[in-house]
Amino acid sequence: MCLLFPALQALAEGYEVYAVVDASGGRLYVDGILTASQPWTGPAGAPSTTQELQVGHYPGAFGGAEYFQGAGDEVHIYNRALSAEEVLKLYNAAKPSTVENVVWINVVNATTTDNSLKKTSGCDGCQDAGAASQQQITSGDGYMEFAASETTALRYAGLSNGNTGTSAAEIKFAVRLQSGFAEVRESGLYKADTSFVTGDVFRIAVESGVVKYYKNGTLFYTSTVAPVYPLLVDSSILSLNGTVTNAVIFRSP
Ligand SMILES: [Ca+2]
Repeated sequence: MCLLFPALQALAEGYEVYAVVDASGGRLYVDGILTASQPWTGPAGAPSTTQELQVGHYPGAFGGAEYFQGAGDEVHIYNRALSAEEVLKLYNAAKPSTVENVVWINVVNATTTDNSLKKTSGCDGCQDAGAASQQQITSGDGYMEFAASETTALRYAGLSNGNTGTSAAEIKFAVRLQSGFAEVRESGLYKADTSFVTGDVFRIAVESGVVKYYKNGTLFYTSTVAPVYPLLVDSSILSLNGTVTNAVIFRSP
């Protein structure tokens, strides 16, 4: 297992790690995803052994000096090799119901800084920039939230089902921001509006199967369109330098 250490060592704080060993070798799962694997060198190790079980320490080579540099807690031991599906199930069951930073993927004509997104290329005024969240709300309640930095730029952000491109109309439940006005746009259709200033926080939530729009915690529109799971965060930025700032996603367990 020592060769899986580098993958483990590279992690920051707050991960669920599963190490599985069976006749095919060792596998390391991080947050339910297979992150590294290593076959046996030569024949597989014996299925049972009287050797001490070491956690975070490889006692074999290098004078027994190979230790995991970090901290771990909530250690569990299983007396059989878990399947990938079982690991994912355990991770999902143990997953804390906390707010997570959006991990932006499929980034087009934009750059990300942590969980913020900014249009940095493409055509000013065109629907040619955006990104979606890696995370999805697969069932139940959840929300996405982001802050409005600038007041002028034209951009959309919200919850959607799938991410086929960077158009605004493909976003099923969006807030459209421009010139101090925030409009609710569902698949591009205008539904309602409110004003906004720099720093206002918008939340698009699914609550008991109903999509609701909040500004700074105050409800300003309740949708009549039923959401389809899985939901993800989607965005479309038209103005150059337009932003979607500090996007987060919450998924109830
Ligand atoms: Ca999209």
